[in-house]
Amino acid sequence: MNKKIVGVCLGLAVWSLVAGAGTETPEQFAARMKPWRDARFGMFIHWGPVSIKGTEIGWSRGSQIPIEEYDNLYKQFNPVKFNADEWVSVAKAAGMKYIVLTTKHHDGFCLWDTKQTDYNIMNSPFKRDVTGELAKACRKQGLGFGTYYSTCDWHHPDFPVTSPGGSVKRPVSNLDRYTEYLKAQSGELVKNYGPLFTLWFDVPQHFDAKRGQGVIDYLHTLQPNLVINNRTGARGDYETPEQHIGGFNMERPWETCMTICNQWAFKPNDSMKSLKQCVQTLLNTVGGDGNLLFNVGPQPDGLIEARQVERLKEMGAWVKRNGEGIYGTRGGPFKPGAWGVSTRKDKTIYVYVFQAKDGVVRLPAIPAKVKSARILKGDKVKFTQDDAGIVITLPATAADPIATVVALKLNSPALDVPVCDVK
Ligand code: FHN
Repeated sequence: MNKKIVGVCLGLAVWSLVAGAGTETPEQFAARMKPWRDARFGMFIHWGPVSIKGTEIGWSRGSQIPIEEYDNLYKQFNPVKFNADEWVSVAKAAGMKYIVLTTKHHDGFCLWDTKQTDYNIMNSPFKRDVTGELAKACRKQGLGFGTYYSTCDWHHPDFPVTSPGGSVKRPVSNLDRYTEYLKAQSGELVKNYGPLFTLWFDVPQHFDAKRGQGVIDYLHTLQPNLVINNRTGARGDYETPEQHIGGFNMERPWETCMTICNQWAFKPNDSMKSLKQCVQTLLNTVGGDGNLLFNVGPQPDGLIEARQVERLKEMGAWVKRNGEGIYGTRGGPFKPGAWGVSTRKDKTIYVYVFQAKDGVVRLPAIPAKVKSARILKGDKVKFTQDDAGIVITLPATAADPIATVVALKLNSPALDVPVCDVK
């Protein structure tokens, strides 16, 4: 082996010793995040005994519902129609590639057989580990399984604040002891139901970056490649814009979380987003190089509302026809706008057109040559390309009221095309 290679190997060996666990190169980070990024679309599930009341999980404790009443709802929680395989089938039919379940929300109730507290589903009339059943069903059907775990816990006696909404300071608390409880519980989730697709923490009241990073570092001793969001108090692996679509960003991974209705947990007769709103939310997210975690709140009987199931299946039918440009792609190079969005992989740019005056799409000039343009899984479309840009003429027959998708084949890698705005 020549001296140069020996030098590089020694350098890497020294670097890995100096860097130690917990720090990784940009290339290692990108590799760890790739399965998460490629998945693009997941199902968020907010569920618990509060679904009996139809009010918001966590937040209605001590506001719409007296604390004593809220904390005893689990004694009547018996979702006899719960079927993990059915939930996973619905997510799969929607085109979702992972599921994130609220295993413990701010109200402290645990949806798994935890040994850290009796306040869990095994002590409800249902007596079943729904977290374990959902994890098993995800593996059986090939979806990633992730867990939401609330950093704050307004039920736990050691947490500094309590309901309503963490607005009341406990006279006595012990944040260090609570942090050990949080690590023990989140550790159970990784050890008993992992490897997890992601661990989704939330509302890190009283958790600073040092405390949050301590949790992350501990969990990485259990699952080194675990992807953790930015809500432990520390930076974590990805941003989590909520109820809105994040800005275009290819540097820092991000995931929009959004409800299909208005409330996170089940609410009878809640207003639900239209199919166009659902699909264009997904497209605007992936076009910005983000993931979408789309939320349902199952009923107290264990079923996801029939109208939500129907909407998700409609969404999945559209995604099935046009998903080639959604999964495993990166955002851009044409930034999202009222015109539409774009994604890319290999030597293809996927253009999702929301609106085109007289059926004509005008895109900025790019340094690559467009070799062909076709409606996805359809006919070739007319286009011109020069120093002024690319002009695509969409046939009226191809127009899709949600988005018309055109695949542009290039003569070079699409990721090499600089990002640009569409005027
Ligand atoms: O307070 C929670 C809320 O109930 C819900 O869980 C969302 C989901 O991202 N997170 C918090 C609000 O930011």
